[in-house]
Amino acid sequence: MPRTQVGIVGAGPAGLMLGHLLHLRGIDSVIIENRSRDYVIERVRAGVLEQGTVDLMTATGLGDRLARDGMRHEGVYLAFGGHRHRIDMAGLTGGRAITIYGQNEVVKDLIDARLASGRPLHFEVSDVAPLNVTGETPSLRFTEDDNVARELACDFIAGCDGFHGVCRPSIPASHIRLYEREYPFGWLGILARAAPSSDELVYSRHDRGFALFSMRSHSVTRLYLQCAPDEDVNAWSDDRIWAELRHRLETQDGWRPNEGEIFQKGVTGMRSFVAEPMRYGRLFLAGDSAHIVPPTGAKGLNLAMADVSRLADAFATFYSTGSSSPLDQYSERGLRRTWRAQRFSWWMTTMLHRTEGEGEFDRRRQLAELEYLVSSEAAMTSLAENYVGTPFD
Ligand code: FAS
Ligand code: PHB
Repeated sequence: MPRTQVGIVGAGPAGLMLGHLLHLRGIDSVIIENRSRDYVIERVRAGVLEQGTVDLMTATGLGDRLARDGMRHEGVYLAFGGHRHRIDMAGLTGGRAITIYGQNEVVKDLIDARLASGRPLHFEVSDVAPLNVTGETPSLRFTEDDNVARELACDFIAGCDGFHGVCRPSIPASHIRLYEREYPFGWLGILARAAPSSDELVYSRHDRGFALFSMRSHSVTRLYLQCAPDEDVNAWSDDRIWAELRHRLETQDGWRPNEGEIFQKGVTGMRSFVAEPMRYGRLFLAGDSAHIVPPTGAKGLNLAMADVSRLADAFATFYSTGSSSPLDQYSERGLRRTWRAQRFSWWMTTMLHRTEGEGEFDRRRQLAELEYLVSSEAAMTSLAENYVGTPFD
């Protein structure tokens, strides 16, 4: 049976970055992915990289395109009551910042690095199953596009297969605890060929619902509108989208997003989810397979990167010293960062979104929280340090 040291399920940011970090440590790995290469590259998702993710990519040879095309933002705006309020994140965190660089660009860089490493990356596999993960010799069974079932012996398996993958569900219910919160709203997101009219992101709390102004480049704007969780995107003409964005984002100083051709639109649901522990025998969960955060805190991709940075260090210690204590601490340390991100993402979400039937008291309380936030250095510092992210442990 063919063998590798770490079998990685999923070629999203978590699986690809783990493969990259293991390669740099001379550790073998095989990555298997059930979608095509084009699909995983074109999928539109996150756009905000924490300082820790930027530092990790730069330190591991993936910083060139990021440095050239990434947009470093030292601040962020909160808009409510017709006004934008800037939070100087770099000033409040000793110079830490976020960088706007699309998740699909991160995935492109990681796939290029994987192919350059010559290490195995299999797309369009099916029937993936992690086997015998509590034994000495776990294995991955999968079928390639030639319909031949294969089995790969592994020392360890990394479940980087996202929320809808097979690795987490392969753990017996008696050995895992799931925490979940669904939100009664979603986001309608668009990409538009329009030069960003703000130099930094704008999070807007509005009586008609939340809106977010973001970007992907100097010619592409990324915008989101709070909508119903099962909103029909076809019910939204481009004119209706722009009209609603103007309502929710325009401020009394005349600022508003530039408009242009909308070339992508989609609706995404909102949930908070945590699986505990993040390990079962020789199976380790990382990224969305272990936790989901609502995107309001821009934490999803960054949590995945923090997980695999910690997991790669733990595997490297195991293979170089035989010590498994970092592997034994992986879940506990991962859950500490996860719950911190869960709290921040829930807080940003509940502070900035409207919920059906919420009364006038909650509306005024939300506004009072925002008023306090933009008038207190202590409160702005708390938001800033959580938003730019703490260094990866
Ligand atoms: P991923 O889901 O990215 O990757 C898992 C991979 O495993 C996928 O390629 C999948 O095809 C593969 N896979 C699944 N089952 C498999 C199987 N059985 N066999 C083999 N492979 C399998 N985060 C933000 O911070 N900002 C955002 O704006 C934002 N927007 C998002 C929008 C959407 C629609 C979604 C779903 C997520 C969004 N996120 C956002 C969060 C997102 O960025 C995730 O946190 C990030 O993709 C997590 O990366 P992975 O853990 O690698 O999971
Ligand atoms: C994005 O640019 O896609 C984005 C930015 C900030 C968020 C979520 C998404 O909180």
